[in-house]
Amino acid sequence: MTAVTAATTGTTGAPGVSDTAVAAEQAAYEAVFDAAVAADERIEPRDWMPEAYRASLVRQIAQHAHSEIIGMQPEANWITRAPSLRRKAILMAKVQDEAGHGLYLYSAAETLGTSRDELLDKLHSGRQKYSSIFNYPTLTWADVGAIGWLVDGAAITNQVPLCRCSYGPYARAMVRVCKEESFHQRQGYEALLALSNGTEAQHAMAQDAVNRWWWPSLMMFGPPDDESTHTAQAMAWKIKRHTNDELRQRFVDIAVPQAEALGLTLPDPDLRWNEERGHYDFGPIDWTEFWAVLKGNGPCNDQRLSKRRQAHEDGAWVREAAAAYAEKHTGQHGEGQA
Ligand code: BYC
Repeated sequence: MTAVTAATTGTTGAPGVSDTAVAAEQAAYEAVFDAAVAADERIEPRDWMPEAYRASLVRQIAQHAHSEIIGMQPEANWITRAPSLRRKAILMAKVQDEAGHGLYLYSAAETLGTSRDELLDKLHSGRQKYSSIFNYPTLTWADVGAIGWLVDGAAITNQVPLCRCSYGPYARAMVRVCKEESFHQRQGYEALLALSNGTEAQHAMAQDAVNRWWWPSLMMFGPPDDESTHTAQAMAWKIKRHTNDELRQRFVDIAVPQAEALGLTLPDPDLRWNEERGHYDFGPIDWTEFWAVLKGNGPCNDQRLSKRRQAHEDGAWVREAAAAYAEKHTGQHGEGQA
């Protein structure tokens, strides 16, 4: 992009420079940034950017990264009990993909000047969030299918527009994540289809999973627009391209015909096509439940965080070994420098 790079910025904070000169310089940088965003150019790590833009990106990208690695837990719960070798191999690949998504996203956040250690520390101490969806349990094998179809389906709906996010590293990470999420979504749909077309008990198991995951999947898109604190600014900066309610509606419109093709129903008596709007109407979402889950009171919040902290502690020796290896070979500390 043509924005001013941090390397070329000069007078701010220099001795003897007046406040007026600093303010004028700041305004000039801001104007270049605003013009780049307006022209749909990408903002890159070394470009000047408003501190609030940086902070908002770190918040969203970190929350997204945390969701990917916490999301491994409910899925991994079924690796040892997958019904066939083929299903087990697919599920293991999917869980590994989630770890990879976490890695791309933590790396994207690091380009904004925040270390992965700091972000993980904030996750472990409850100062940063992860997606509400992963605080629900995976009770049966059908939940793996429902997560793939609905949760990954919701994730794709939310994340495809993020491929056009104004911040380059986040947008580029999203391209690869979305390709992999598409595969995840299809494997979930296919697993549910097999159950739906199976025995009566298998069909009932698939229906039960869909009944439990439907409403939490709609909550993934975040609070309704009139309660969303970040949407207006995030859209002005072109971090977000659509509001929470717009994406939620898009997801419902996609999911309803898919449910019909699966031979399953969605647990909402108010769900019906609205000819005038050209969209499906749907019933009220229980936002009290959503806010309770965000406050830490979902069915699995404690379990997810304590397992994550334990995994981090258990991995300490790997981080130490990597740092020792790096020091031995390059004389420098730090992960990934070997
Ligand atoms: N869960 O102003 P709002 C995945 C918070 S990973 C928890 O609308 P924003 C997958 C929000 O952070 C899925 N918290 O916020 C992984 C804010 O609180 P703070 C994750 C939520 O950022 C593995 C407050 O509520 N995807 O799919 O404009 C396996 C007000 O909200 C949630 C992403 O993270 C929630 N659901 O919009 C399978 C995508 N919703 O931060 C699948 C990237 C809202 O002020 N993120 N909050 O304390 C986004 O697109 C946006 O951040 C959101 C929220 C749409 C999620």
